[in-house]
Amino acid sequence: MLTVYSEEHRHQDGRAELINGQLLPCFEMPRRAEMILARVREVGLGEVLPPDDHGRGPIERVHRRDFVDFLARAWDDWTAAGRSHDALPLCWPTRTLRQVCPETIDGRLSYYSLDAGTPITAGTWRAAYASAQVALTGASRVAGGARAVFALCRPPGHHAAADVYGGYCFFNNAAIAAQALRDGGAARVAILDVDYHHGNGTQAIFYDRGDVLVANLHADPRDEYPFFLGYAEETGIGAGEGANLNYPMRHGTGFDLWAEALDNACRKIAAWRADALVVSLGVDTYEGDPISRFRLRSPDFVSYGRRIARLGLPTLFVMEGGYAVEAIGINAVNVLTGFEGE
Ligand code: SP5
Ligand code: ZN
Repeated sequence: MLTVYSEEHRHQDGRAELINGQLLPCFEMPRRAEMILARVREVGLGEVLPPDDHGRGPIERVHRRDFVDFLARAWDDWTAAGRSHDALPLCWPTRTLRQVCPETIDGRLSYYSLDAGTPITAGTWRAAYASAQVALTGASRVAGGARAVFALCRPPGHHAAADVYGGYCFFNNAAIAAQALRDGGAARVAILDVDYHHGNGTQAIFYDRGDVLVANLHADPRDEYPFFLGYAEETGIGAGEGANLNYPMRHGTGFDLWAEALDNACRKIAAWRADALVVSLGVDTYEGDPISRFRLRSPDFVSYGRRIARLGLPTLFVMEGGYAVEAIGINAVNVLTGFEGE
């Protein structure tokens, strides 16, 4: 299996995120991608190629132009305001407040963000842009006939919506890739999100569309971040009615229950007759993950890779979360070797 990888991800290296009431060192760190790449090489998964530059066009098929402009300029605006440390938002336009974009950078950070866990740094734009290009290059290979490609994206993407960043995500790499597959001729694209957290951004982007099926396996929003989306009753709207599937599961969920949900999602994807599949591959379902509460073990990742392969679809794997850094390479690549072994 071909892997697409860019060293540009290293430019996203935030110092601290707000978590559990504290500013702690960022869980989403450059070493994550380096460990995955090392494992790809160790098992001899296949060739590793850098991304091509597809420009801003395909990013703006998914994200609002004002949002892309905001990200492109955020660091310069922040330093122009006299700061040299990472940028974090402070206050959000929640119930009772108006959704009007402020002029000042502090207000704009809040307007466009979802949380204070996602620092904008000097290199955020470079890293996020390259991550989207990694996904686009993978999509283009799949459109060109590859059976499967691994887009080793970092930073991740599935919490980012059309004009929202957060959850360590800036551009929604999987959504951008799915849209590129659509624009490249695939009539129906399915997105299977197996990250521990609900892919709120991906759901929101495709919620009213019948041409992209989104299936999400995740921690129940009653218990877990991002808290405000991901219930089973969210099934899509308008032309998208029936094309959004949520499988929320409680803290402590192990592979037996999780694999049942995956099997159910795969049956639905097969019945829907997708032309191509994008997998949002987060491995924070691992028992050793420091911020998550599912109980998958490393061999379970091989097993579910096999189940995904049985769909028989052209498949793009897009890297999302996973914070047990010492095991992240083993777990992510186990999915890919499971897929290839089937
Ligand atoms: C891509 C991705 O996986 N993003 C995840 C962002 C999660 N950020 C907030 C996590 C809050 C977790 N609270 C956990 C308590 C653990 N002791
Ligand atoms: Zn996650």
